[in-house]
Amino acid sequence: MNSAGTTMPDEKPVSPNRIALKQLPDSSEALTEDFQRYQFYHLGRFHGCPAVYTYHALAWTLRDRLMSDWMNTYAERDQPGKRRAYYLSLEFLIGRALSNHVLNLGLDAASREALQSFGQTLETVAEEETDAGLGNGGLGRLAACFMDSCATLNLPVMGYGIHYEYGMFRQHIENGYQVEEPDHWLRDGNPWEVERSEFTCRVPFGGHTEHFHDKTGIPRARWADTSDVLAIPYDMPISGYRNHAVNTLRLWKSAATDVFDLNEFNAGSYSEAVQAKNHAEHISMVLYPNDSSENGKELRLRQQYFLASASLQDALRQWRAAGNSNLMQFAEHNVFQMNDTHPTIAVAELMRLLLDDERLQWDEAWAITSRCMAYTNHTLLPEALERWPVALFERLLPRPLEIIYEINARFLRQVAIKWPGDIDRQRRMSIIEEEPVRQIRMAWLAIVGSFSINGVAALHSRLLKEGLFRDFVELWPHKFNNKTNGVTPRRWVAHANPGMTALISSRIGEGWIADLSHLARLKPLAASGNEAFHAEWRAAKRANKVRLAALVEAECGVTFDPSALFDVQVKRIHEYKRQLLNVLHVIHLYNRIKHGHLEGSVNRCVLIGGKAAPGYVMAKRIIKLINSVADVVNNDPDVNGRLKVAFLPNYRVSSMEIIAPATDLSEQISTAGKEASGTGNMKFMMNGAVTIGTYDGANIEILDAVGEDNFFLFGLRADEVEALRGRYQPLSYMERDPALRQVIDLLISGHFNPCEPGIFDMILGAMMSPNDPWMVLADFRTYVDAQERVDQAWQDEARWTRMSILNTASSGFFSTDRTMQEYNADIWKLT
Ligand code: N85
Repeated sequence: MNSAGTTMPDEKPVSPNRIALKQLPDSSEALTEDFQRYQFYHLGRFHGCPAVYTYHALAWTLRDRLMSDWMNTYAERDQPGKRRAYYLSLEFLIGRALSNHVLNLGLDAASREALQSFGQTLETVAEEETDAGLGNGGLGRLAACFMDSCATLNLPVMGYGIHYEYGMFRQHIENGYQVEEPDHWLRDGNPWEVERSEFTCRVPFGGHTEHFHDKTGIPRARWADTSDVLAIPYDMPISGYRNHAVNTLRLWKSAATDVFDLNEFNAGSYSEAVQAKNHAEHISMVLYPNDSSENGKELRLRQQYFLASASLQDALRQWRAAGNSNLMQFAEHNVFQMNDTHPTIAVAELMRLLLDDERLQWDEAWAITSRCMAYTNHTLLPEALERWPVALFERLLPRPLEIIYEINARFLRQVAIKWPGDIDRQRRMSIIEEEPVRQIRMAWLAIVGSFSINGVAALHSRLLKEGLFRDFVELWPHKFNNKTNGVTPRRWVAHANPGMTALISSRIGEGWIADLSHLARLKPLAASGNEAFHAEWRAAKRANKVRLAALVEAECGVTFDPSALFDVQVKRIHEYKRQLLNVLHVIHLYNRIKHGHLEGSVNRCVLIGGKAAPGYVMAKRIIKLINSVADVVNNDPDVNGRLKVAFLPNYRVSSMEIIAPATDLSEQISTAGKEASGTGNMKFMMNGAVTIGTYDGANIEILDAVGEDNFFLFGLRADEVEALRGRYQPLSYMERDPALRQVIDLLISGHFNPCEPGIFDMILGAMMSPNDPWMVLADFRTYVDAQERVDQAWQDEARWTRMSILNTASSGFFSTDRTMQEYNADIWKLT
């Protein structure tokens, strides 16, 4: 469909001879002409057609304008000896693409003009795009922000992921309960993706292994009688910000090798013949909706191996296509960053490809593999640590299993040499866990196979080194490092917050969009004496709040007053993130209002949003509680608008684009030591929200950057949480704190669930248990006190404005541009 009539880059080693593709004209006349051609001659639709067609016509018009940059970016890099990085991730939470490309290409005015001829606005057309929700939460969104920054920094990084037919489920709320619905995001077609069937790979499963000696007498293995699945790549363009670089996100879709098993088909077993096809296609059918625990399903392991194998085969092919041939240089030219343990079977798979297909010796293959793999950990929660039963591997991946055994045997010999006789240590460090069932510890495989292992915020990396990974740190201290997360300022400020963007640029120029450290230049403007700027800052925030209020009204039927404090917590629903603590505070405010204690408090609109894993009963009940409390609070005439509570359904990337710019107070209230980093906290900060938070994850670095005066800190620290374990007595907090007692009593009384008695008993039981790992009640008092400090600050408009500006001005560090520069300087070393 390329309008220039040329083919996609074929990745032959010919770049010096390859003609650079000329750009299509990007004047508004040219855009309008193309747009209308698509609208009339391609789609066959006139004015007044449903807006989704207009979206497609504009998307194709823009994609044509990306194509030359896309192809030229590859032509330039397709040269022997050039180093590349690959980001391996089961999740890429991309969201919408249209407005992002418009921004990056600088085609805002031209696009608007083209749409005008059709009586549409860019905003309404952009709304037609379904979010690409190929991720759960922070880990998946981080991968998408990384891709954006790599393109903007013109780093040769390709993302490898899975082309899920169904992304993250859609969340509905019925009678206050979460109901899941499949997300068929490709129903209307995806104008951004390019199918590249010429690069299809075969991924083996099942079968058995055979061992033999080759002609030179070297022992070899072969994986025989496999049931292969095809992996077909779909490429999505990732545009850089106004720099003509376009990187690729390559997503693999699974397909059967033969549409039908002809024997069975001819024997009349039509349905059996079709079954094999179904089986293969299931691999890329659906994203697993868990954000903090592995559910151990066979299909999930298939997905992991499918991604790892197809991506490594493709990277080897690309490397050869660029004109390389000496495999001993492969590690000099390639680095694979593994996004958590999900793709870490790649360690064994690269070994397999090098040993069995490329016929290298073990030591050669290991030297290559262990020099090009790098692993990022995203969580300390034990339930998220992946372990796969050996029995499942035996059946599904017998050859990779043999390789893992060999890696482990050689590794344990190293451990035994360093710590002779320390059997306990060998047991702890073994990649194979023996008891209670034999399982493969994927994190250990990742650590043994990688030259770099990083956490995602300073505290998290330290806790990893002192705790979970301690034995390995003693063996290989040089491998471990920290890379504090970030977010892309293009999507999260320049696109999401055009009002504030224009205001900032009017004072410090536009350079901050590509170099966020420039935001520090706003700091002097926070001081008094800049009242005009402050008034404009408040006006921009207010306009954003009006926009969010309209969304809340439409989605929840709750009226938010834009002059109230917008207090927001949006993220996955999990006990460790403590949405419950937020609810307890809401009930406390409600209780105060009911008792006529109005002194010192301010009008608040509390917004909570997020999805619960479908199998996570407690998280789903917390959603019900939020909705039940909201119902009572919003409909009690005594409350009289002082407090509003809403649960926003189906929280996703595109809703955050409306929420973050409109937020005054950002809730980051996890139990200390549990949130590896957090990235929502950074999006809010950049958009001028003030954080109320615990000393956890990247909150600590946010606090360092903005200073204690501009951050509401509360709660136990990570070491205090650990020290309290085993001695925690939640009831004692209730005895000492009448306000907490009243909140709990209200819950026990069934005040919020008169028609469904007992439904919150499980929540009460968990909170009042001495075994509550999240220690919700322990932080109640300091949280409420911090919220009272929030109220005081909010009442002083000048003070709040100053805090808000300083938060934005101090957020420069939290750009993924900085994060990617650090990955590159310390791990990838790309030029
Ligand atoms: N981690 C995160 O989002 N994890 C997942 O999405 C995830 C875990 C998991 C386990 C977040 C099994 C199957 C699928 C899975 C951390 O919680 C944040 O603190 N998906 C952090 O900011 C973010 O990763 C980015 O580092």
